[in-house]
Amino acid sequence: KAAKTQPSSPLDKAEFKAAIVKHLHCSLGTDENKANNHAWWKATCAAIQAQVLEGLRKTQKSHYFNDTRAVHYFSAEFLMGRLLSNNLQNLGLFDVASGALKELGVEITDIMEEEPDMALGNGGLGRLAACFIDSLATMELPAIGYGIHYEHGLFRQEIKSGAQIERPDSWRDYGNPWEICRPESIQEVPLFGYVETKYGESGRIQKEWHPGSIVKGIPWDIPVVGYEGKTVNVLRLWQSDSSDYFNWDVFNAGGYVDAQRENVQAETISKVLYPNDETEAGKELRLIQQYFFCSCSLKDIIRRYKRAHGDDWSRFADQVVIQLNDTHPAIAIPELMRILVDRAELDWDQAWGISTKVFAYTNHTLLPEALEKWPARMIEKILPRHLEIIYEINHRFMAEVDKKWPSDNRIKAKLSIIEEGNEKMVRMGHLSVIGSFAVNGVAEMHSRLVKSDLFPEFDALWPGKLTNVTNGITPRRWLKACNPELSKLIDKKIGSDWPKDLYKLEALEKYADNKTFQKQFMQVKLNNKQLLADEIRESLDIEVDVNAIFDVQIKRLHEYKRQHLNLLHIMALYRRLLENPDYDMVPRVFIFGAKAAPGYKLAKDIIYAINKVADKINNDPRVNNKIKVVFLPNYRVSLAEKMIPASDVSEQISTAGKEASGTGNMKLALNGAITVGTLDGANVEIAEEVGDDNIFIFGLTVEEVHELKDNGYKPYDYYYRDPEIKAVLDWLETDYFTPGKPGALVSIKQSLLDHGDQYMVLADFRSYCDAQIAIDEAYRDKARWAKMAIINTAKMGKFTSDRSIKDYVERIWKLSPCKIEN
Ligand code: DL6
Repeated sequence: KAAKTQPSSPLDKAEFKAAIVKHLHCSLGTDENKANNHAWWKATCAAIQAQVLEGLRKTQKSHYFNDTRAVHYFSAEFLMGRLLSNNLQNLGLFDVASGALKELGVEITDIMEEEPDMALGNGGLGRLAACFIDSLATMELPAIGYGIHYEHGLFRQEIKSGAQIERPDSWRDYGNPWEICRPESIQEVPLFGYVETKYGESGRIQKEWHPGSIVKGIPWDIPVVGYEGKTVNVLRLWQSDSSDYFNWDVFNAGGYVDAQRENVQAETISKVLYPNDETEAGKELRLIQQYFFCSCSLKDIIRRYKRAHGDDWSRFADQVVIQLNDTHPAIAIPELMRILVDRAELDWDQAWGISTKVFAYTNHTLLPEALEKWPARMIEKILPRHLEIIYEINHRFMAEVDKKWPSDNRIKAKLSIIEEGNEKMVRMGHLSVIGSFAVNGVAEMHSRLVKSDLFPEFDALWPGKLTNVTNGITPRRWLKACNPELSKLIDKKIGSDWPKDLYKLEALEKYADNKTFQKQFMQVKLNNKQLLADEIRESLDIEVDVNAIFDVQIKRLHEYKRQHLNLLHIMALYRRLLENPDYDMVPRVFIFGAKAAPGYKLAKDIIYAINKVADKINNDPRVNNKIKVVFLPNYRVSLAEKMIPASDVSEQISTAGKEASGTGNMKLALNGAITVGTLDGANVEIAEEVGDDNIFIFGLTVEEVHELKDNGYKPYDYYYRDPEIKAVLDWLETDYFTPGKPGALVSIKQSLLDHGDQYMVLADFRSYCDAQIAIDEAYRDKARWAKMAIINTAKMGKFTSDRSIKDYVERIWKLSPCKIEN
């Protein structure tokens, strides 16, 4: 059937030029002489969008006519970043566009800077979702991403006098050229109210939910272009609005103010992304957000299914698989049950049989504070029917537990969806495991810990249900697009098909000792470092030496990620230099990028401390430029794209057992940075791939962390035993870094000593310093370092998100690709 696979013939330079000019004139009402960079950016996007939409139309037609089984990726976050360069790369049009613009007197790199990041996510979890939809489209798999069309994405971070200030992010203030509104697919979402129990004619008990209000979900589609542009899938994001008739009735009855209030309440649902991915926060509104997008998305899926299959539910689970990206969309489970039982009038067992073949769940964290629980009374208030359904699911599940562990109330209490206590809580993780046919962790070690520590009884009850899919990253964005020089060098050396088959990079390994290739590889790194140095000068007025080691830690700020371990080491180096001006070290630029959740005081204190220490060190002539500390504000995808290609050292220093996987570790290694890291998350697998000689592993293992905790960890022992630890911690108490404000940095010392150093920073400090000395030594040997960097790039094949998706397809989704017909 699939005769031709290209969506349409790609534009040549002249056509592209003409298309840009046409959009300048006809879509934007300006011309070549008047247009500023923003207008050029919009016109360029519009020129591509025409091509993209043609691909989308063909993809949807092919999926419909082939009646494909599809995966529906439910995620409260999609951290997409910018789309222009990515779409151009995936369509194979980057050079054409850049040439066309050049002839029009415009630099493509300038207009790319006009694009606001789509920051509809917090960090790793949201960026993973974005990488996955790129891979799904590239692999020609029928897929749709479902999420929330937040008006404000993750806050914009400013640094004032060293401290983080949060400003609203307005990514679509001047319109977004990629999204298409689909009013024809609007959905209505009921909320609040009460449940009526009725008896049907056949004696069947029927439940009718009388909602207290109804909001409208408006879908916005963002096309997702696969590499080589064959499949164009969709990311469908729901925007909330007040439902028309509801509002109209109130207004007509004279309630003008009330009508406005309804509007505001409804619109609030998709107003902001919660800036916290590690703790339960936002309560009611967050639960409403979750239900809102799940309900819209399920109805959308069912509408599409019914178009092909009418009321025959027997094939639903053959056609539909829904991946729950963490527990945020777990409420979709009782929602599907409600639709099947109350609306479609299937009996419970039939409905449960379908539902448990549809859902699969990914766990992204073991941190207890991040495992979502909702007060039962809150669910009862907002979603009264769903609470009844959750109780029914639990009741039946408890009977199953009783069969396996007869009369064991301890196990029942442990596994129940309902946690009893002062306040009854609904455990969304348990609901997700019980309601799904597969559960996965995101790296081998994490998945092992999910089985052994988090859900051991579930593993015993349903052997095989808990599995692993190690995370991955799309090499199209994280090498080809963000590091064009290295990509071209690789193309020349081994050919250009690695973006679709990253294991091909292994062919670079044989050049790891080749002096010419080493020189070329390191020259690219140097050029990228120069670009970043320029950026640092422009944004912070700090001069950095590109011959220094660029040592980079970029990720959300959290105690378990231990940016403060990095900081203590920097302070120790500074101290060594002050004590001995001849202290021999390779000059180092320590570069940070991190946002702290606005309510997370200690995380904000750590940002403040980094900036204060940076001020002091960067301006101390005694340091003789051997150390520079740079905190780049507003870390986001587009900034990562500049930092990663320029990094020599990748800091992956979480306490063992705490980082589920990490994906920044993969991006940095792919671009030739050497990891200094603990045996945590995917670091373990990176170490396996690159080999012990090409990574700097330090610190306690998971087992040692457990053992130390069990034996009573005493951070004061390290403080008294290690004079350097004592000195740097005591330093934090003085006003040395915060003149006139003694004690401004003391909270860090307190957390490490008086509050028990939950993440064992002090226990790992000395071995971290030793690893840093080993890095210093390795860097002095240029050939050795170049070899390590090349091997890191060469060995990242496993970490393409295409491999992760292949694992999902084979182990969980059972999907087949669909060729796109013209
Ligand atoms: O799986 C994506 C990403 C991992 O790489 C990180 O290690 C992990 O911390 C992150 N988890 C979260 C947890 N959020 N919640 N809930 O963001 O997921």
